[in-house]
Amino acid sequence: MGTNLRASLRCAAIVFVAFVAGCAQDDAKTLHVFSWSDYFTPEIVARFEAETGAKVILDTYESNEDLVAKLQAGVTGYDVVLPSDYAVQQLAALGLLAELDKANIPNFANLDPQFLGKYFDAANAHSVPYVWGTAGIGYDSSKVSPAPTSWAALWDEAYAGEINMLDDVRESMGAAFKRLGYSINTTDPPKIAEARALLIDQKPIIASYRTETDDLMQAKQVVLTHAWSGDVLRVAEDSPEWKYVVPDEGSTFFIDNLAIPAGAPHKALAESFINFMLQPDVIAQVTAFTRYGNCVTASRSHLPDSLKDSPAIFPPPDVLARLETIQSLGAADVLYGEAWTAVKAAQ
Ligand code: SPD
Repeated sequence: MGTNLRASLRCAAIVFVAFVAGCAQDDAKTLHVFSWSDYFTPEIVARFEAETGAKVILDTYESNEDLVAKLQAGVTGYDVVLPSDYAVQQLAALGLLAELDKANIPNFANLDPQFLGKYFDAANAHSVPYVWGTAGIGYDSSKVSPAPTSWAALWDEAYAGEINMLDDVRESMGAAFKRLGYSINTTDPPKIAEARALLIDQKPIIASYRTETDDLMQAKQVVLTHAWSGDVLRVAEDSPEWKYVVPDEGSTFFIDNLAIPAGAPHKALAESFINFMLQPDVIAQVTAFTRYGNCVTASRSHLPDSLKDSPAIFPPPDVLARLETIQSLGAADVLYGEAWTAVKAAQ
């Protein structure tokens, strides 16, 4: 082998080793977050990246059922996920969430105790509460009159073709249950069949089933939408004709949580991300952007005055009293799935 060839091969080997080492180092510093849409601002992500030298990659899902199905199907590579209450219960029961090392999350101490130790994770072994909100009705007040007060508005034929329902089995079944005067967590098969029939009756006047409702509102594709509170309130900033109401019959209250999938490639980095998000000033920015309440007590002093007392973000006691949290129902979950499939398939 000539000297030049040997030198070139050595050089190529050094470049290759450096490339592999570089990849390993980059990979160790890349955090993959799988989240609801619009839950992190670019500024917050950039601050975490600057403080840690890590790179954050965000992917989004549109329902808890999508998230659970993906993790159950063996999708790997995610370091942080954001399941809602009942989905934490489901994922933990399936062994799909890692146990959190709280020593790596000292800002856990910043959490408001009222959001800890809930039915879905009594010891917060697998989840850290992040933001909370409600489901209700978003409506274009320049087109919908009088202002809706009941879920019946989403069955009003006067708005046929201009109504969206959340493409979310538990939320849409929940709206039907509440309209019928039942609990959102009913397991009684005849009541589940009634809710299914009510949603099938509604279908001819429905324009779409979508969980990303902000585009629909901004583009005025509908005048009424079943929606999560923060999603309507964010649209209302630029389009104040959009209003949000929790119907008189009651609705759902959700807590979305930070969690780490079992076998996550970068568990320590994921815990440092969770710890970062629990800083009062950081999570106050999340509330200011998402318009969802957060679970860190001291964040309130970092919120602009206009948001501190917003009754839509922080519902008053009489509204809170009408809300229920969604729970995983074991065998009855299958009945809900069958009912929702029948609704979606109905002509
Ligand atoms: N755009 C983000 C909306 C997230 C709402 N959380 C889902 C709660 C499901 N019950």
